[in-house]
Amino acid sequence: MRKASCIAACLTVLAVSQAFADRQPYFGSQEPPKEAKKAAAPATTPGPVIQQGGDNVGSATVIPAIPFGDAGTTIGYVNDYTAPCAFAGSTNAPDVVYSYYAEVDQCVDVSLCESSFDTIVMVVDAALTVIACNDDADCDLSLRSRVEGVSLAAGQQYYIIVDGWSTNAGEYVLEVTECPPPCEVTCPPGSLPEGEPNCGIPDSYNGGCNSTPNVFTSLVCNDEGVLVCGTYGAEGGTRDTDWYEIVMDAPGVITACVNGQYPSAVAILLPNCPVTAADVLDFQFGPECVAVCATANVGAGTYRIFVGTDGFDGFPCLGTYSLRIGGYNCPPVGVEAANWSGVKSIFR
Ligand SMILES: [Ca+2]
Ligand SMILES: [Ca+2]
Ligand SMILES: [Ca+2]
Ligand SMILES: [Ca+2]
Repeated sequence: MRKASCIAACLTVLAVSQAFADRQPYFGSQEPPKEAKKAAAPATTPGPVIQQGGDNVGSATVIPAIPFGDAGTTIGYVNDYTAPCAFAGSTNAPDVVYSYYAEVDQCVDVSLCESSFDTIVMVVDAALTVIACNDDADCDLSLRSRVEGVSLAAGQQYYIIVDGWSTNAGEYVLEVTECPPPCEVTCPPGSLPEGEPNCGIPDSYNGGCNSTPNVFTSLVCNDEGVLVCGTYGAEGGTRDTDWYEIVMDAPGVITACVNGQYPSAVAILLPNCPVTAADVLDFQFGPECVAVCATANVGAGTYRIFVGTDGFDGFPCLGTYSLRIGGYNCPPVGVEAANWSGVKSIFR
């Protein structure tokens, strides 16, 4: 469908549409099936090479220290390595290699996000056992690769392999950095514990529209804001989803903010199962340790707050999140009723 004459423009359109497609509201507990890969981007002409990885572990370019950045090309190199994480097992691309000797225990992130083709990245140990591998990460450019939180042990040799999906090759940009400090979430004092047993996988506690029968955690109004201390996680394509229900006595603006130890998704929904696009009043997502807030201007009635990890794997059970719901105010104390009985008593 794309023509060779519009490579740069088409690449941009592809990247944007893919990123947007990834961000449609989705409330399932199961990871949706992956779309087939789009047509691979044609390789571009290599630019000036700063250094360049070696062809294999024997001729690997040494990374002297982290952080480390480099750029180069895989065009013209030999396909020495295959990637166990390649989409549909397609892994016949040329690759280049960097080596790194860890002096101390270290956690590293390795990114090929700025590369010009459909990359794959691998980290292997001295025995060439793959300890981290990614084909398509959530980079700004689609189909690029990144691994995060890779643990390296003191005194061990490692190799970083820059590879491509299928037979793709081209210019790459490699960035190796130390992991950011771990995110720790503590719930404010006075928070209501969510109370979900196990990991919510499977979820018969508050899985909302994902549970059979549908089940929700009802929350009581609070003029000062409702604070919930929840747990969530995602493993092997399944995530815990937490569905809360509130009943607005009067029109108002609801805010639901999640600050979680994992990337989080939060939504304000109309009380329907299954959830259709028309039921989504707001849907937001964001990284760990950041308040991610959904907002909706609503009438009186029942609404649902959805909380889940923004992802379906790699988030160990019982991660913590803090949920704050604002605008869920309680009805005024029965002033009219009291007055009415008072009025009646006058005429008794
Ligand atoms: Ca390869
Ligand atoms: Ca890829
Ligand atoms: Ca939960
Ligand atoms: Ca749940």
